[in-house]
Amino acid sequence: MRELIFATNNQHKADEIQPVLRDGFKVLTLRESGIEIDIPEPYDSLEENAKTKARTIYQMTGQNCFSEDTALEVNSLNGEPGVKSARYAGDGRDAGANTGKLLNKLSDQEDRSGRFRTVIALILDGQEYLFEGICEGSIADQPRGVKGFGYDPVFIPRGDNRTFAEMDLAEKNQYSHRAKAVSKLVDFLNSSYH
Ligand code: ITT
Repeated sequence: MRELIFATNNQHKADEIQPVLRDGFKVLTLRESGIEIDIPEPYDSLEENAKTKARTIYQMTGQNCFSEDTALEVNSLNGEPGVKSARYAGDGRDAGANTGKLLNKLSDQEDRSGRFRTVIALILDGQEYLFEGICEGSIADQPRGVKGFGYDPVFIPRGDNRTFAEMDLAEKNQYSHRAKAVSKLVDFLNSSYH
């Protein structure tokens, strides 16, 4: 079994990628690896933040690992919440407060389009690789649904009229930024990691 550490403290992310990775890989979260660390994400780019998270864990463990950083980018807000998505409404990382702030800022905007963007950084045998996944969509007028996490209750992917929080995981994964990035990761691992 090919083992990889997923450098995240976000259990929702781990749950989402599991079905996409399916068989063949054993993915351990930080908790499952016995690692307790909150890795800072100090940079203005998803790429740099993802690389930092993966490098930190690689330096600690010497094991193959990957991390991901995700942002919601809204066009009429010049890409906000962007890399600061987790702390948009403050250090409490409160999803309800973050979505509330976003809806407030959009209240007088006609253009509600935006995207989720995920960047995965993989370190395999000491080499770094990046994979990107994008999901275009728009921001709902108010939160709908109780599934998922983070901004899911206000994000409607292009091609549907439900928010991510109104979808089962398998349905979200048909559209999602994270599933797209993970499927590129899987293709790469299948061709190079035996
Ligand atoms: P890590 O341990 O992996 O860093 P995190 O929760 O800090 O976990 P991010 O910095 O990537 O993760 O999260 C950015 C923000 O975007 C955060 O508020 C999430 O709730 C939100 N987010 C990320 N992916 C999302 C998704 O698929 N749907 C809705 N919101 C999402």
